[in-house]
Amino acid sequence: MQRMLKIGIVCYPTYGGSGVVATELGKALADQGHEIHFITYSQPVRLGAAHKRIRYHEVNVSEYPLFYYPPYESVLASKMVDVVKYEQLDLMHVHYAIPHASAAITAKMVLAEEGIKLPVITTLHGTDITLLGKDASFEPVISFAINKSDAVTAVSQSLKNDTYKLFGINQEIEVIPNFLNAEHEAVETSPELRREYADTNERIIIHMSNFRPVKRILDIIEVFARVQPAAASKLILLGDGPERSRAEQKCRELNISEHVTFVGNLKHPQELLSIGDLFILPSESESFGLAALEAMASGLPVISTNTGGLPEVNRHGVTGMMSDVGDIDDMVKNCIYLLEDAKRLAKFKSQAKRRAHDFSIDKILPLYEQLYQQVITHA
Ligand code: GMT
Repeated sequence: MQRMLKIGIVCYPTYGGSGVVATELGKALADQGHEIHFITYSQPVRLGAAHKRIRYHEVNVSEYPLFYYPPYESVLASKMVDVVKYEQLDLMHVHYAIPHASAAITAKMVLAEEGIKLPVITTLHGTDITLLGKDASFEPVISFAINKSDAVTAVSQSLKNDTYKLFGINQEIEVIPNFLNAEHEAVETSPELRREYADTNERIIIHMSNFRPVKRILDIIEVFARVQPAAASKLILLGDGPERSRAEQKCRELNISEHVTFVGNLKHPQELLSIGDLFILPSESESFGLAALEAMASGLPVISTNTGGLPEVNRHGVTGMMSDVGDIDDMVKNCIYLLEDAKRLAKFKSQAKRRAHDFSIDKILPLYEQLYQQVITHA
């Protein structure tokens, strides 16, 4: 019989795929009987209601006039040492190479001095590798943290390949894709909600992200401005971030504001996703594209770029369509191709939903549990 473990999870608690994956993983592990300790600077967005086997340990960095940069990584490492010692954790699973994996390796070394073993599992999510990897100043610490982890996972084959390409890695990386929990499939389309956003003859196109430049939000606006006159539709933008103002400005310039709703961040986006017809994700780089997968689970075909791990999620001509980064013409063509033919759209919708089942939590959770068992056996 499998041994129940005490697991520390470290992640970015704000809006963003890695925090969502880490939180959903923790919740699912707790449901299996494991005891989960989240260690972060604020409560993870998707943590939700209390659970008997989930604890949350806040990392507080105190203000001190001497510090120009608050020493978050050191405080995080000290917190890990404390939680491991007093809660007797079996392992630490960190999401994101810096500063989480590097802090965990520091904690591991501190604990080793006291004869306590701390197996560290690092999950790479993307921007820690694909964006920060291009910045040489981070390279030595990222490579060190990955190489010193007891096990490393990447959320797609593409991210695994990029990691080997960009860093000096002598460590095996296992691909464990992202997943969906049951919540994503439970939501039925609400006709009343749909009517609030679009007329009955209109289609709804949705995008969801943290509006960072890498998401190329302005491409969405340009695509939509050309799709809208050809296929009556509305655009719903979920999320918030640095590019939002520019996107709002662009809508005004193109005179399409009346067709576009900027919703902002939502804790539970499923209800809105469920009223959509198409999801659009024109990212410059995307190690996996969890937002696309969440949309597919709600029955939305995906118009995306073919970058990074997106082809491992979205199947061209089956669950959606893919274009080269920045190829607005092609994305416009693909949107119209799907929106203009109701039968074709319905087929893509059901294929997208079916494909999302490949990433259900029941398929992915055992992969993490097996890895945990292996790591504690060999540590
Ligand atoms: O995409 C973001 O800006 C957020 C980022 C994060 O760290 O949360 O997402 C990354 O991790 C997600 C979960 O594994 C992936 O689904 C996203 O594709 C990945 N983002 C990028 O690679 C740009």
